[in-house]
Amino acid sequence: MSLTITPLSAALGAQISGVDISQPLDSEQRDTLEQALLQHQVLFFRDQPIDPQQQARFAANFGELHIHPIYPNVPEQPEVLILDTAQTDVRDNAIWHTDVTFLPTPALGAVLSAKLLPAFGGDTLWASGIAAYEALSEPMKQLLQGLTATHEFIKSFPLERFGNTPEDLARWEEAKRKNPPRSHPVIRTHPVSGRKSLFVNEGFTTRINELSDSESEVILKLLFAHATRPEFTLRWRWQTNDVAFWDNRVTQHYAVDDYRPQRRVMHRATILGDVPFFR
Ligand SMILES: O=C(O)CCC(=O)C(=O)O
Ligand SMILES: [Fe+2]
Repeated sequence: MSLTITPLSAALGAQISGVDISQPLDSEQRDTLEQALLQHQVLFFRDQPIDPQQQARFAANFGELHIHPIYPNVPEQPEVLILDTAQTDVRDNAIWHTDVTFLPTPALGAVLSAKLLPAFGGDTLWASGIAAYEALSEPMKQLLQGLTATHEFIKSFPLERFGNTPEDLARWEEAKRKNPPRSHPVIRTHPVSGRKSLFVNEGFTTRINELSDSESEVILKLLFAHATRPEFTLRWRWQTNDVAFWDNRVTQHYAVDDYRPQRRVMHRATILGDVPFFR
């Protein structure tokens, strides 16, 4: 079986075939996938029925795994979180976001497995921050590269949606206390490829620190719209047992909320990242 990589769009995305990710990878497969991720930013695999243990093992090829502060997880494999519309309000994913940028070290990437899908809808889109950065004018790049922005947990996880029971409220309050606002560079240099990427997202970014309130508001609005232009995105139509693996350092994504009340169940393993920097 030889591993093949088929690019899916100009900005990002490739489909991978010829590898069974339920099995341990050899070092050549691992390195090929890592290189493909660096180049294509999001990889898709079809027909990969993986259990939570296999999913965690696959993800752990690329770094240590993160346990999410809010989402429920698979009890015997807590590194795998469950996005089940019958269990959790997942509407906060229907906004363009990069995962967990409220952490000092936002995720390197994530591996998402489609378990149960609605008859229609429930696609996910990804956008390339590299393509977005590269399309900015030189003066705009110059302005942004010296700036930092604040990212806040509560922007996507507001109390109204997560404080329904005393237990939920306690969990939310603890998560909020442990995740105060964080600053990250507005332009991020990829720690491995060295490519530059726009690193603000509508899900969590609240403020460009060095600008005035009104400047920050207008520039962020512009950047959120720019980052998600169709030219920089790809839309994935899921089939059961598809797996997506994205580089969370240079992408954003959006889970389309167009299928309720049908049920949709996804499993995600999240890989810990490093401190974002600009160089
Ligand atoms: O459900 C999806 O398709 C993606 C949800 C999401 O934002 C995530 O898993 O990080
Ligand atoms: Fe997400």
